Amino acid sequence: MQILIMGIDGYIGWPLALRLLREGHEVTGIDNFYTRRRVSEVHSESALPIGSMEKRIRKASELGLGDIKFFRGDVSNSEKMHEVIKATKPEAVVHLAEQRSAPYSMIGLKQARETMVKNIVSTINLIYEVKDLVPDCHILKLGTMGEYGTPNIDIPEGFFDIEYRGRKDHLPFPKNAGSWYHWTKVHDSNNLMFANRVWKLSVTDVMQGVVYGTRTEDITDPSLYTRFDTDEVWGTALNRFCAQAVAGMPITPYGRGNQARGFLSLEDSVSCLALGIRKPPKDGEYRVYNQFDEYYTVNYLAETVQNVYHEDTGKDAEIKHVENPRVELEDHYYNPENQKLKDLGYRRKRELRQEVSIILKDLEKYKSRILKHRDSIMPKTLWKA
Ligand code: USQ
Repeated sequence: MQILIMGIDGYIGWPLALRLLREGHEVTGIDNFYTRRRVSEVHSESALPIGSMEKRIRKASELGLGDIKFFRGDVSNSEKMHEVIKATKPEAVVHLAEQRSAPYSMIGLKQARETMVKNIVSTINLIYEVKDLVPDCHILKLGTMGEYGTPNIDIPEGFFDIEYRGRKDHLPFPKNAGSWYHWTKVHDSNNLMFANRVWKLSVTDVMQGVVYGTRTEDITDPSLYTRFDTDEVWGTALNRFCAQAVAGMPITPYGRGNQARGFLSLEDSVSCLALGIRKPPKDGEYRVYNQFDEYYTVNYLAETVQNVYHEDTGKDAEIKHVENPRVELEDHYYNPENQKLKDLGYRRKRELRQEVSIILKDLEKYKSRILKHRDSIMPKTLWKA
């Protein structure tokens, strides 16, 4: 299948490209290296050293994995988007090319606007190019579990049955996001749902949880590493906790640490996305699924990292609750469903503790890179004005 990955240079985009090559697809990617630039602006860098896109593509080819075509460009530029879709005529597009950091979107107006424009405009550009040039193409769009927030009722997969004042309907589940970033994903979902309704585009809207991990089965050589961020803006909970343990810094659950989120490993994320491509929605269907393995509280994750680190190295990692920089519930009900991917055939590959052990070992080799940017690790970006 001819597949376009928007955001191929990213944490998930690059390993997804390797997986799709292995599955025998023709892979094209586009990226403007936005994340590389923005991470360096907060005086950090990927803890795992990553080669340039050219080098990684060359390496994948030398290793016999296949050849990736690459376009450099910004997907929020409609002309660029037109050029790429016209040149590649994809049968499936995976859209991972959005500004992905909740803290970044909360820094101030400039960053909030940038997130809104980049994310919402890139998706509307994609919708129009698919409608006009490749209407049968499957759009697989990365949304987020954070679109739902933390309601005091179970979270279904996209839609639910509701009875109100004696009448019944099957409606989109209410969204209640927790950052400007997460709201852009809600707006994207609404736009995709509408594009599906009026033009019958085939869409998979993936509500993905927080991803963790340093590698996938296809990352067989350090020159194929994907990025791994540890700073307070671009790093995410479990990855940061592992980096903090390795660097001898305190592990930082925010606030009371009872906030729960869905999590999945990078390997499982890539497997799920590849599965979603192999098993597309019906023609003209808008399909939503929740993509995570398990939900955990941040306290549980902090303690898991502490325990695994001790078992593996005999050393102690400190857990230090810090004042929560975010406005979010710290004690809440959380019960999201994730049956649809299992029905498609998805099976989790590794257990949490195994994966944490691999991350800790991988990071140990690059401890000096984490320590070099230690000032970027403690939280500084506040939700409150
Ligand atoms: N947290 C801590 N300590 C830390 C970092 C985070 O306790 O050092 C807490 C946060 O307060 C939050 C939870 O961990 O309650 C998750 O935060 P996160 O930074 O790991 O993830 P989040 O900001 O929600 O965003 C990340 C990705 C985003 C993706 C989302 C999936 O950056 O692109 O969409 O995870 S989800 O969280 O399911 O919405």
